[in-house]
Amino acid sequence: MTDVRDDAPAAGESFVHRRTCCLCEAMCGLEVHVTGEQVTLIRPNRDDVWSKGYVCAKGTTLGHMHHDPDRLRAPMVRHGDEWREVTWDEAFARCEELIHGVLHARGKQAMTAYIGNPAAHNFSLGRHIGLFMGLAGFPHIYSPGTVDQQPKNVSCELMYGNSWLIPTVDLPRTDFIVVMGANPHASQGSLLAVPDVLGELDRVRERGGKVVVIDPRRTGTVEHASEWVPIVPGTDAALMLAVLHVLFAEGLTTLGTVADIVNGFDDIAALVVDWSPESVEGATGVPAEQIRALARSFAAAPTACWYGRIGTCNQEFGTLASWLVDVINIVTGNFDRPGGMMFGKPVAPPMAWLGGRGDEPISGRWVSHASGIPEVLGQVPVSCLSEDILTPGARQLRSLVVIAGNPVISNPEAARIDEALATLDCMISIDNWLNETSRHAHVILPGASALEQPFFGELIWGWAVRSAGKWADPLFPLTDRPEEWEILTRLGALHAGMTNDQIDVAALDDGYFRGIAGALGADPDVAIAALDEPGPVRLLDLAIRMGPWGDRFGAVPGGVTLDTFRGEPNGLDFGPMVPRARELLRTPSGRIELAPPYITADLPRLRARCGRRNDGLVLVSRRHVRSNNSWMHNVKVLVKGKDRCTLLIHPADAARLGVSDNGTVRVSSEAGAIEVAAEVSDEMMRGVVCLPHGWGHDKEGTRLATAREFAGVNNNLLAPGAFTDPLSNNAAVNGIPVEVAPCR
Ligand SMILES: Nc1nc2c(c(=O)[nH]1)N[C@H]1C(S)=C(S)[C@@H](COP(=O)(O)OP(=O)(O)OC[C@H]3O[C@@H](n4cnc5c(=O)[nH]c(N)nc54)[C@H](O)[C@@H]3O)O[C@H]1N2
Ligand SMILES: Nc1nc2c(c(=O)[nH]1)N[C@H]1C(S)=C(S)[C@@H](COP(=O)(O)OP(=O)(O)OC[C@H]3O[C@@H](n4cnc5c(=O)[nH]c(N)nc54)[C@H](O)[C@@H]3O)O[C@H]1N2
Ligand code: SF4
Ligand SMILES: [Mo]
Repeated sequence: MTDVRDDAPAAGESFVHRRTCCLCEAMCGLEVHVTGEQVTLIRPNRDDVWSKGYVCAKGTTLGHMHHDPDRLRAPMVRHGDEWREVTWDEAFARCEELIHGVLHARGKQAMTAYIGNPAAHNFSLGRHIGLFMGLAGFPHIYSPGTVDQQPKNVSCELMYGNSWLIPTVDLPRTDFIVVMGANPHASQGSLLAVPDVLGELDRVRERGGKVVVIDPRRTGTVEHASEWVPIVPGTDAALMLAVLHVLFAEGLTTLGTVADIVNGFDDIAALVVDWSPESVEGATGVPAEQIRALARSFAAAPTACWYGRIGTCNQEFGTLASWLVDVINIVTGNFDRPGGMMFGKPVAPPMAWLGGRGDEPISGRWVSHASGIPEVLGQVPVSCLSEDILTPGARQLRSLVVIAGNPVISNPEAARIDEALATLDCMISIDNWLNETSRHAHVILPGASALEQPFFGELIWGWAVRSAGKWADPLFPLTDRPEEWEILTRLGALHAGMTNDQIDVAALDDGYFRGIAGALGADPDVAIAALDEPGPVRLLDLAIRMGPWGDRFGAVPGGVTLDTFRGEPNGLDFGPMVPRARELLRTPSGRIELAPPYITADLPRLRARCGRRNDGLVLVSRRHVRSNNSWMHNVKVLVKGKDRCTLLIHPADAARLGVSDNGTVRVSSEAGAIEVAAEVSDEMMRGVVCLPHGWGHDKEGTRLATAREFAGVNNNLLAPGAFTDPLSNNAAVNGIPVEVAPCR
């Protein structure tokens, strides 16, 4: 017998708690069945206004992760190889000793942080990372953003005036979609928040539209598509330039509703003249006639959208490719209109949408310590972290805070980061597990499980196909330990030189809140008087009130507040995306910059690439719907079954190299070598092999019983740190030249 409730359980009671899965951008509504403190079942919530009953296997394992005996609930301090569970006071005292040791001996220039992916999904981290950064005052930080979306950040910064103003595709209303370098079959959508993404692709075809997948691998997404176009990794920009060449040559362009706010249309017309389909077919592997047909059918569709994701970012020409995706949408009249590419309209404006860069240059304000690589939008390649730790000098890094990241697995040049972390004077991890990275920490401060946190997505709603909002209270509220925003605030203040005794977390949080209230256009005094719950909940309420449907603290009668959502556990929906480019553009000109010189200057490098022959094998990455980057392999129900950490290789390549299905092969690159089982499959195009990322759990000293049993190998041992897209400093973990040989 269960009754649906949304507050915490009393001992032994059975009931159903409704919340949203925070693991990926699909944000599925869940029903969590609980008896006492035990999760007994997780099912899709069919009444969820957003996901309407859609869910994947991962979402049903939030209970497994919550109850995982390996999950850390108390802080851990390491001396040598010995780990000791300590109280929070002891842990923070040790943090003070370590942080102040480096601060006083070497100064701030020797200190940094690595901020990992879950920071974008975790309720506290996403909202309070700004306070941590402001207090800590690091010269700069490192993040897996440069093995992810940094090229898109660069193109959006230059085209629209804010790196996180990332337009997405209106998949539910389009007649034609090109999916380039994305595999929603595994990822469930990225920089595209939409529930049941594969169902949406099916519905495009059901209503007579078309879905084209451009990918070196015939992925599961292709089963939901009309056409698969295999492409040589790293050559997407060349293909898109040829598409634009056809569009301009055949008079198929229009700016549609944004004609009066676009700069640079003639520049694009001029620069694509040289990029005929014939000039790129050798490099891309896509026949010229197929490129022509694609351009024509895209232009002919009533509405169309071109969608590019990580395969267009994590590659040699990531910025060119990320930019051209938007250019194609804009010059075919498919920008800022239903069925095309549009900006989201979040209920609570994301913090990253605040402010602007002003006159700051996009790149080159400082260079990395070891290699002198110029920063781009405040980031150098994440692979610089290890060399900046290992290279002596005044700026040698001696102290690192890792916040929800696992760089030992996720970073290129993975062997070197593992080596580097072991040499630090101070390393603190905020993490829920003792894993490949946190095993190097001196102190681990555990975060909350998904069920111990509230939910209301933040940045992700910025590229959601509908405006909606969903609130969930923590199912198991933390009573005996700090929330992650409190941990962040304290660590930030310790870096600012304060001692634990001097730190007043509540006062620091108040100051942060006041600053953001002002930035959102609220009167800080009014806002702070109206809202009394501290931390991220208060920031959320503020953002909702100052958002498009908000009450603006009474100025808009009937406007929404967080309380409006508290009473609606299935969420509230405010409709599909609407045109709003005019309102959001933040460029100095106030217009869309179609041809930023910083980006177009890179075209000669691409031209030179097109002259290179495609001989030899190259490696690309893949994801699987039952994995989440590196950190869900401790969930038995997700990892059991057939080995998924295999090298996919085309039968013709396998035959030529003497590789047999299931046989062990040695894969080597400039960066390193690994041994792994081969999986011979014609889902790969010839010349391209593929490994999943996020594996390699065989390191000594971790506490991950299941992941160790299903260890797999780390594909980033093969990724050379210097192989990047220089415009964005993003890693090219796709298109890595490798050799493959059978092991005997
Ligand atoms: N070769 C290759 N490399 C890649 C990629 C690729 O496609 N190919 N993809 C890249 C991409 S897109 C990304 S985003 C990165 C990811 O890179 P990272 O962010 O470095 O790694 P994750 O695997 O996401 O690890 C997340 C860590 O956070 C912890 N964690 C999980 N939830 C929480 C929480 O709520 N609070 C706290 N405090 N900790 C938590 C986990 O235990 C884990 O240690 O990997 C990148 N690396
Ligand atoms: N289940 C699951 N979901 C996830 C994650 C996960 O690990 N597991 N990770 C999350 C994260 S952090 C992210 S960033 C997103 C990523 O979301 P997606 O971008 O959808 O990521 P992938 O599934 O890796 O798909 C990338 C595709 O690009 C292709 N590709 C590789 N190189 C090239 C190239 O040069 N050109 C072209 N055209 N294609 C290429 C690959 O073959 C692959 O099919 O997924 C998120 N969702
Ligand atoms: S698709 Fe899966 S992982 Fe993503 S939000 Fe839904 S249930 Fe969670
Ligand atoms: Mo990512």
